[in-house]
Amino acid sequence: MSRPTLLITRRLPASVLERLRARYEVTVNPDDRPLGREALLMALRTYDALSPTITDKLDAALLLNSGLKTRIIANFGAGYEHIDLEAARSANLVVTNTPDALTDATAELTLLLILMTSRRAGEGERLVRAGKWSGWAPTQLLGTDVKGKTLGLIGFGRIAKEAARRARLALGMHIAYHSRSRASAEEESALSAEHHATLDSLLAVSDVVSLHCPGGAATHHMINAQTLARMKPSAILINTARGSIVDEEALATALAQRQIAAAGLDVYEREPVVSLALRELENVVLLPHLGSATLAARTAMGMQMADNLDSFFSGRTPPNRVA
Ligand code: 8YV
Repeated sequence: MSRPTLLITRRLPASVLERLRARYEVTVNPDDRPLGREALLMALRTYDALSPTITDKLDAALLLNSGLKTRIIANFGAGYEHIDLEAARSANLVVTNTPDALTDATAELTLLLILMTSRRAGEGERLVRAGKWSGWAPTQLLGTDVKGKTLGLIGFGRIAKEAARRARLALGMHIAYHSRSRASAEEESALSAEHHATLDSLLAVSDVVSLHCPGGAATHHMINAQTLARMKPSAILINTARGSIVDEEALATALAQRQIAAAGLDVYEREPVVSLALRELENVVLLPHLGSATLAARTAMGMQMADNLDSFFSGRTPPNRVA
């Protein structure tokens, strides 16, 4: 039997490619730049399997084309709002993701942003790099301690729980959360996590608000002028989830007018574009979507993706099937 053909849209760690090449006829996009719509359509018409990333928009207009050869879209990543699942289902396409592999890396990055924003690390680094640091002073760049403060998590999935565990153990923070479904009593007590039935109630008590819900229509601009106004003036907003959850213009205004103290962002509404309004502010830390950017996490994501492909092509249901 001939080997299944697989198109990988971006360059992946060598060990992942080596594993995949042992079982599939693998083609890797040589440019390591997002494929255009034409190239994606060609890929869907040519290959048995497609492994996209967040930078490939697979909407209904693409997936409902005639003559598609692809039978499985094995996404390299946990979030999959860039893939229209309903269209995929009607096109008889199986879709999988990689939900476990990046939990630790993204939880670590959440803590990095909490510390960078509360201790004004970005501002300090810019000062030193610009050659403008005049030397130590007792009231220079004073930040806030996070010990004893409340971390309010929006969404309470794997990454949120891991970030909560670390923030509690390593930083001494109190944990509160609001999510679609309430965690079990055991999970809540293990993290001493206080559940809030409404978003407003969580925002009112949180010193740091951290987003961990999926992107997509249901959470679009959940953080906007109204919800930002519910936060404490001393509060910090962290987003390692999806840019679409935050109305970026409203956030820039709230930060500029000090309606909230600071923000730490890893994701943006129009990646890779980051608005000038945000880039000009001192009280925001801006990272280039680094959540899962460790070799271990990216390798584990690739291996989880390969497990899904292997199950599918062995006639089994892939472990991380989402459509
Ligand atoms: C990934 C992510 O790097 O997996 C996710 O959902 O946000 C990132 O950490 C990217 O999405 C890979 O496609």
